[in-house]
Amino acid sequence: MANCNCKIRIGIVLYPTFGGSGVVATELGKYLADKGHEVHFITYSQPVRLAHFTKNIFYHEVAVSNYPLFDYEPYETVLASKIVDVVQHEKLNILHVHYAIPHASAAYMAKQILATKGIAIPFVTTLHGTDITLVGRDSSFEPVISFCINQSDAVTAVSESLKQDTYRHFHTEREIHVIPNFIHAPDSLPQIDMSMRRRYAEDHEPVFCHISNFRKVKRVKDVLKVFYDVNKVKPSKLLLVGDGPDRHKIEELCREYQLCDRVTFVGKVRETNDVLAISDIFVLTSETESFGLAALEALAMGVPVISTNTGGIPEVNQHGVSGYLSDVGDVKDMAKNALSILEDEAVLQRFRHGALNVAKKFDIASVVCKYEQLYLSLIPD
Ligand code: GMT
Repeated sequence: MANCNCKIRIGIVLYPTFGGSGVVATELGKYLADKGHEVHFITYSQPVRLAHFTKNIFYHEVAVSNYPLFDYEPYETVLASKIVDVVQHEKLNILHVHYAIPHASAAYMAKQILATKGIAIPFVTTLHGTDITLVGRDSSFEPVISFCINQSDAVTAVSESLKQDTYRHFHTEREIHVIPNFIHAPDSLPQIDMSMRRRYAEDHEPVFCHISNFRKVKRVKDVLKVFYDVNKVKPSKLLLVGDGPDRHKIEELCREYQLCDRVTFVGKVRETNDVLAISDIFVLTSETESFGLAALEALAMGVPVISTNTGGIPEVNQHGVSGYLSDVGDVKDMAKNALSILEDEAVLQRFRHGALNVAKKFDIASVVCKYEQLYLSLIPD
């Protein structure tokens, strides 16, 4: 299937939760379906960004066993069985697994089982970040991940930085294609919904925003430290979107800084654009980040990003154009940078336009073409 305008039947294996890898996989599948391909999502519950009845989209739920013998549910085994079933009966042309653990090893096992039935199915593994930089590096996972990377028919990484991390930490010399994450970038800056904004802030108060899963790697306490320093100079509001293990520590720090009336914990929100639409600055303080999809989502809404300069973030956030980069933990520098953007309306507008222009480089249409080309190069005629 070297080059044609035909319909490809694609199986996408993903995590259905709020994490970036699941969001990317779902948005990719939706866009491919919109282009006329047939997309089969395979996972253990309805992906958060997937609506129910949509043309060309099918959802296959992996039923996890709760048999009392198992202290740990054998998810990888039931996933591999489900992949076999879907490939065979839906006559899939290709599998695309997002996040190596355990999706790549399940795909490998399914591929071997299907081969015994005379069915050849290529699979693409997309590495997203923590599967390589945190979890995957653990010696208890490393041999399986190295093996799966080597056995995948193609491997992609969401940034150049993640590609290099993979070569550094895993036993592989195989080609890794960098295909960045993507976004629907609007043509012009979105309108600010003032009535919504006034629910959270006075017109003269800048609104700061952070979105994450509040895990240790996000260093959300640093967001609060930046906000504390900014507030000494310019009273502002902070919207914290998401939830996770560090939430109680952040709440404690809020109380210590006496900032509770300035900070709103918005919780898990599906439509994060609604929050970004009333925000002036997005803050991402992560220790490591393979890409930083949340930052790209902010840029596309014309919200400048104050971030760390770690991992793949500098490939997304352009220093002095769409926001600023600082060393991990340098909260003073981040506060100074935020204040410089908020110095006057003209500077803020310049950064808003800079943010949108940078986001346009990651427009979904051109990025999805790269995945289509890759699929076509792997599917046998
Ligand atoms: O950031 C997380 O904890 C979630 C994680 C995931 O797997 O969903 O995100 C990773 O993949 C995203 C999508 O490719 C990237 O934008 C994030 O940068 C990456 N997270 C890390 O590298 C920490």
